[in-house]
Amino acid sequence: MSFYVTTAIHYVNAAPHLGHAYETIAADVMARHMRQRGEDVFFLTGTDEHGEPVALAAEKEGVTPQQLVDRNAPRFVDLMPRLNVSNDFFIRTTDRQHEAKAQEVLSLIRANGHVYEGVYEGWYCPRCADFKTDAEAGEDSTCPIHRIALTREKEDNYFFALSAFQDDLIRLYDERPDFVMPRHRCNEARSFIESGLQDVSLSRSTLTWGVPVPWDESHVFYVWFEALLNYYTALSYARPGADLTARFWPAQFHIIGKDILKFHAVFWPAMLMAAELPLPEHVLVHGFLLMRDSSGKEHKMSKSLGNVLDPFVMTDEFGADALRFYCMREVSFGHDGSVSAAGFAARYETELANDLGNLASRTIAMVQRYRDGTVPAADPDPDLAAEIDGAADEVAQLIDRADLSGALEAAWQRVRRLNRYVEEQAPWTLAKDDARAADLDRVLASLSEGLRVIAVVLHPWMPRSTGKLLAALGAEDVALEGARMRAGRLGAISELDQLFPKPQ
Ligand code: ME8
Repeated sequence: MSFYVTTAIHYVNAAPHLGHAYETIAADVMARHMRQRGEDVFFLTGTDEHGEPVALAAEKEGVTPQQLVDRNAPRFVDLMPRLNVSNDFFIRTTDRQHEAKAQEVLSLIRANGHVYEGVYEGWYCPRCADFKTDAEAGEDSTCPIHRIALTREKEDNYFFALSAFQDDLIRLYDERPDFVMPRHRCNEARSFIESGLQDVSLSRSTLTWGVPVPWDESHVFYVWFEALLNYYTALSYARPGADLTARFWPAQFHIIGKDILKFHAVFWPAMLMAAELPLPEHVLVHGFLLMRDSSGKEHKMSKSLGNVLDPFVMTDEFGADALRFYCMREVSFGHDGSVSAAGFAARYETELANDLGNLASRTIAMVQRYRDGTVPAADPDPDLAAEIDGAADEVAQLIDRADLSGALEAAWQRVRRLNRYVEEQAPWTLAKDDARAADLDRVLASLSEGLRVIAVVLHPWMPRSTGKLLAALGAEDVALEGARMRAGRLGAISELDQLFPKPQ
């Protein structure tokens, strides 16, 4: 079966921060896990390069928007290998093919009768690139997200007749209660729809940095409409000479942050309905990474507030796997959560170096010392096997429900179980008694096989370290169906460098 997962495309008006990395890591965990299940996976990420946020940043820096995006987009492109992210394509919305395809779909929406000409008068936040209703603007006319003064706009626009889709959207939410996940975000989107939809601007006539409206070149498309289409347009040109649309559309998961829920849970399905295209299966909404200030108050990590952790610095010091693990472990997926450099270092030591790293190095060292580097072909302990063997199905079910941190916890319970097993069985005591050689065989086989199974299950979160561990165990296959303990699968093992060494 095909499985298509996307991240939001990131504005390139500044360097990427951990919040961007977070979303990309989440999508990569899903993509890698689905590949382990043998699915035909396509994973898309990229950059959002048009619109006011980018135009304003360029103006501030005294460069053209094109110069700004060409300078900044590579930082996002470079982040992917640094995070060891396995995206199948990286879209830039200044790609000519994206622009042409977006124009085609938006023209189709017009041809289907959902676009009209009008005048927009109201509030606008240039940072959100979003029009605000009077209720959102509040009495002091500020952006509720950026806390900056909203501008009053009056301009000729083409409008998308969003309000006409109100009943269809309600029907969608009735029929597919998991269209938006988790549930509390679904409720939020639904009440936004129920509160009454207004038509929205589809084009801007006061901006020039955007994709031209083909039927009226004095306008460019409002950036959100063109940007949302990236999920669809990318498939048409990601592989030169092939169109992947029929193979992968509709997407299974669009992974986004809670601040852009309205666009994905309301505008996007309405646009697709207007274009008569199939809707994605799920919009999966994550929370914000927060940082505490010196008084202990939590704030969203954001480039405008300047309270950001730099994923490049963090991966330099601790490696990509550690950062991937930390992000997925520290914050319950779907909720906000605080992160910090100190919290990262603490988890690195207690969970990665101690729980997993020591388990791996001890197990390999004992097989080398007591059995000359060959895992005995003994049957694994049945009680232990029952617990470890449950991991693959449990993790798969949790991932299907988009509970990425719950899935990691399910895997981690098995890491802790194996550590307890070492203490309970005390192989170093068994090794002193020749009469207990068969027991020692069983314990070493159980530990080695258990470690192999856990490495396979944990692979999507920590591809590099689990890959190293599996190579040392002489069993590199990461297919999830092999994540069951069996006798005699392992043989000779080899040296393993410390998986999580003390940072430099
Ligand atoms: O919104 N914690 O781009 P963007 C978690 N271009 N996630 C965070 C975060 C944080 N502190 N800060 C940002 C845009 N994000 C549009 C999207 S999609 C067609 C267009 C997430 O660069 C944010 O929630 O402002 C969003 O999902 C993504 O990073 C890109 O944010």
